[in-house]
Amino acid sequence: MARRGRGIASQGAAVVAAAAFAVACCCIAGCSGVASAATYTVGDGSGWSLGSASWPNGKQFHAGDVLVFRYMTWMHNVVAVSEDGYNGCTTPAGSRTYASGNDSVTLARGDNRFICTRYGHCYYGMRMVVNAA
Ligand SMILES: *[C@@H]1O[C@H](CO)[C@@H](O)[C@H](O)[C@H]1NC(C)=O
Ligand SMILES: [Cu+2]
Repeated sequence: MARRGRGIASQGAAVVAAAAFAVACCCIAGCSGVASAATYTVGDGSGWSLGSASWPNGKQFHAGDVLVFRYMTWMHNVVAVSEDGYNGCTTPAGSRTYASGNDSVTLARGDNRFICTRYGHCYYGMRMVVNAA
């Protein structure tokens, strides 16, 4: 019985040590802000395309992370829009339009919405919501 008790105690110590290590790592990443920001290429190898709507699924984004939109400039653009713009495929006043084909956009906390306004692409599904924690 005593032996079993010691086993549990040492397991407990290992858990505490692991937790302390995890906290220390989080502090290093979290306290240095900019260093922890990640850069993502939207759509990965396909770039920003008609299939990009589902690209954010299953990914964890954070405010300050950077999205890089790569696409052919004659075919697509990127417009950062409000919820209304996203829902209606419109470009409300104040929306920012990107058209370089290699656009870096820094995520704000909350929902970041992007559409393509070329050739009705938004209506065909070329719109994307990226939630940043
Ligand atoms: C895209 O832009 C980044 C910086 O914003 C730059 O470093 C990179 O070389 C560019 N790539 C192309 C293919 O233009
Ligand atoms: Cu497009």
